[in-house]
Amino acid sequence: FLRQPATVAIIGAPQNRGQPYIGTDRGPALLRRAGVREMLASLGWRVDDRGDCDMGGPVEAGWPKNAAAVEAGSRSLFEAAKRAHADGCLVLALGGDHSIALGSVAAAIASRPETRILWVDAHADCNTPETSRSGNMHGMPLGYLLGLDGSMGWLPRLDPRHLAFVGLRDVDPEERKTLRRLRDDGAFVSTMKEVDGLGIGGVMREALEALGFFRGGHHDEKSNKNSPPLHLSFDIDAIDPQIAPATGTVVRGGLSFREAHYVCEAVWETGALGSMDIVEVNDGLTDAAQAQETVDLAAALVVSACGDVIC
Ligand code: 4U7
Ligand code: MN
Ligand code: MN
Ligand code: MN
Repeated sequence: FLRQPATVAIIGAPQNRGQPYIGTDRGPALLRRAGVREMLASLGWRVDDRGDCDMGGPVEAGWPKNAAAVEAGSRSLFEAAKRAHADGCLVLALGGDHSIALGSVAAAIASRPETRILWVDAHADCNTPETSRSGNMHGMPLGYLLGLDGSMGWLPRLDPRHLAFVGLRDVDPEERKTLRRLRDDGAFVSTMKEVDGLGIGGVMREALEALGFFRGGHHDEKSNKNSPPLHLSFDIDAIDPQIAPATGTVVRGGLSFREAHYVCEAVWETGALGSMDIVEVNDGLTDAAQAQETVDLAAALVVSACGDVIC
């Protein structure tokens, strides 16, 4: 995997203002404590932990909720992640709720406009302040990035042809319309039904092909040189709540332990991973053992995507 940069930059994004619960802000600390840095180092990565971004900002009423805090936090992650991309690092954002993707995905696209986005989530996160019923911005990052809402002029525009969904199973009525439009415009949209029908291997092959990759190589068959980078945005609620219970919006019928790992292993096999988010871990909503299980799984998935191959 010649194209893999040798340094992974870790950026904490302890955001909790994109959803109603305290606890997602502890994600970066929990993931560090679970040993993400040590595990990456043992795979041969140089680990450059750049600390946490400032997610500060008061809780606000208004619509969407906490708009100022979410936008300010995302912009500070945007700047930090752009610097890490410019330094040639693989950029790992530790959430935090999923609103942080406004910063991390924007930085990936701003740095390398051909970046492909793999969105692994129970939810489609393409609401806008107009379509959202909750007002929670963790349900809106793709809505903003796709330009479905006019505000946040600093965001670069995500081309729907560069976007693939895996794991969907809880999609609002308005989002269903949006997804059909996005699919017409070239996005790859799959749900848990496709995981059932094709198996995760089939879904990942289709998703990566739709993004212009194929397993174990790219556009240019003989080398990894000419493919666009891949950004993996992994919401832990994509996984079944029996396995990953410590998150704020649980939905039954999710990815199994192995399916989730397979997603990350297939991402690594592209040789194109440029950046990744791991988001929505919240240790405040379950007992301690369930929280630790979820944190450890989240850490293991990061390491999987970064090349933890057995042989
Ligand atoms: B997450 C929801 F209404 N769609 O908009 C909304 F069901 O980042 C959930 O994927 C959003 O966890 C979930 O509030 C956001 C709801
Ligand atoms: Mn999400
Ligand atoms: Mn293009
Ligand atoms: Mn989700």
